[in-house]
Amino acid sequence: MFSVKLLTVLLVAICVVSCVSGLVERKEVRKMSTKEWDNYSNAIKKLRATPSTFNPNASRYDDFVRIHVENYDVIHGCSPLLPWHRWFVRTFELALQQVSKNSSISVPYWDWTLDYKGINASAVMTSKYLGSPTGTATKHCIRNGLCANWLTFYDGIDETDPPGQCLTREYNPFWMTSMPSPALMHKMLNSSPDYNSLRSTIEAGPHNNFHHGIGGDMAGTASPNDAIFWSHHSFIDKIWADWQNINVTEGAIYEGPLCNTTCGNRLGCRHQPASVNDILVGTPNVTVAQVMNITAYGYKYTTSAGTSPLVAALEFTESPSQLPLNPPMTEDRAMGLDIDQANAAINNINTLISSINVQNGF
Ligand SMILES: [Cu+2]
Repeated sequence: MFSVKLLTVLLVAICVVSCVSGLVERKEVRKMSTKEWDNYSNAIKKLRATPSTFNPNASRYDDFVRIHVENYDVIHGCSPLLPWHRWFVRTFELALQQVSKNSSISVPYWDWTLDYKGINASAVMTSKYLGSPTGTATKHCIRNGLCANWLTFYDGIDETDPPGQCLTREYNPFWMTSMPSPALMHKMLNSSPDYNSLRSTIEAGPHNNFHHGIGGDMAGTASPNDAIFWSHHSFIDKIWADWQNINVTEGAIYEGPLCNTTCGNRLGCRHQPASVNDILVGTPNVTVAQVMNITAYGYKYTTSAGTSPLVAALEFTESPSQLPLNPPMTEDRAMGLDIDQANAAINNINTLISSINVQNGF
């Protein structure tokens, strides 16, 4: 834990330099210019070629995977999910800026509502962007695009693979086609009256569906091994930021349950209400309050038509086919979520899907 804290001290120090020089703009992957995408992917490659501060055989990219693995149990299934991953993606973004000496680098988001009929058919999953697997083996190594032939260093919590395995995806058609349409995302945002209902709806629904739909590394605790992770969580973060913007009063509130793995100076102890004064686990002293406002945190999201769930929903033309209901929650797919809470969130999403289908005459 010490080493991870030291890393974050270094990274927070970077923020002092770059956070005052203007807001970084995060765009939808497909809306980036070729140069912007190249800058981003080259910075990631550089981070993967930079030695870890702590393990001579690992890279600084791997350090991020390790932070996620180590803290997994207390950052999923409870309130810290959104602020912790906001800090995590922002810290990664600053590390990319540092290694590339380019303060305009930003982590693009993947608006998968535009690909709700099947995320693997998206242009984002081609050689132009995040790459795709080949072959018919159970585990598919990625052979083109940004993640081509990546080898992983850290494996998940309960897994024992040694370093040097190929990064894998194992597409799951069931979950890949359980992503929200723009209209459903619009309804999910508008039917979440407070932080905790937003967090549990997003987490139990699209957040988990996406991780399991991509499968392979993305389905485990070492999910940041796959660069898809960053654009997935950039979009999850945008959803929270959009919701905060619409709900000015509630958007400034952070509440709900904490996870129950560890107590002490880490976030822990379920039933203890979360507070904006909580220190984000794995960081030396970053509080939830410090990440509540993305502008104050140094970045913003583009809202161009077709990339924002809100704008897209306003322009939404009727769904050409009936939206499928989300299948029942399972322990495995709950990814640390309290199963009753997860089921409640899925029921809520299914009610929203039904109302959209009725609106469309299905
Ligand atoms: Cu995570």
